[in-house]
Amino acid sequence: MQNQTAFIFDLDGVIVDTAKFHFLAWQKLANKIGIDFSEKENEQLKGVSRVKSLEKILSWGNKTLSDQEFQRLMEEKNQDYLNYVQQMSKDDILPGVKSFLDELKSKHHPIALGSASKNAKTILKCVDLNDTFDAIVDGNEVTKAKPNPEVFLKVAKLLNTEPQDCFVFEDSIAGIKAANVGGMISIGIGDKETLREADFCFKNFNEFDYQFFKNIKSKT
Ligand code: B16
Ligand code: MG
Repeated sequence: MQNQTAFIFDLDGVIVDTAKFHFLAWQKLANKIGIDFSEKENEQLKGVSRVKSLEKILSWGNKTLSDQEFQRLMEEKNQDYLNYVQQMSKDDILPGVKSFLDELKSKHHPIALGSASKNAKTILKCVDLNDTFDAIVDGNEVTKAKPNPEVFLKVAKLLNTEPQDCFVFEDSIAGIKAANVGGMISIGIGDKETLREADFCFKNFNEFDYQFFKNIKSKT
């Protein structure tokens, strides 16, 4: 591994456990319009944009809405979600993440954020990580949602790094697919069976250290 090897992090479910807040907010909204919503459905929304998430929920319930109602519900869900997010502090950064980021910085590796969330910068501010990353690409800057690799390819370009020299940390099936399609090395954070398409998978950041990455060959 060289010093220019880049480390790209997803946000929700990797750096902070906001995935649980998305779940609570979507579940409340789905139930309100008469659609069942459990952890099983939620798994399919991880890494998926807000618009696509509501489209999926409506299709599960065989429901259609006017554009106006669709927009209104998305705003309602987001407000609900932000109410949870605004209570977060740096204590909510997932275990092992901060020390790993600090170590990468001390070794002069470029580090970046690649998130589908339009709230990414608000969240980084809440947890005091707004000055940490060398590049940030979030849901406001992409037109194609994960599993399309656009978000990660944009990050690689900003960092001036080739995709095969990037590690991507992801908690979602869609995000792992995006990293793989983009030609990057995918590191799943979560359940090994759910994230079986990942090149490597760990339960959390305490299961590996910097040393692990030193011996991994790039994908080509
Ligand atoms: P927002 P990530 C994704 O963030 C979440 O995993 C996904 O559940 C959410 O729907 C999406 O962001 C959009 O989020 O409503 O905040 O714009 O995991 O790519 O960091
Ligand atoms: Mg995620």
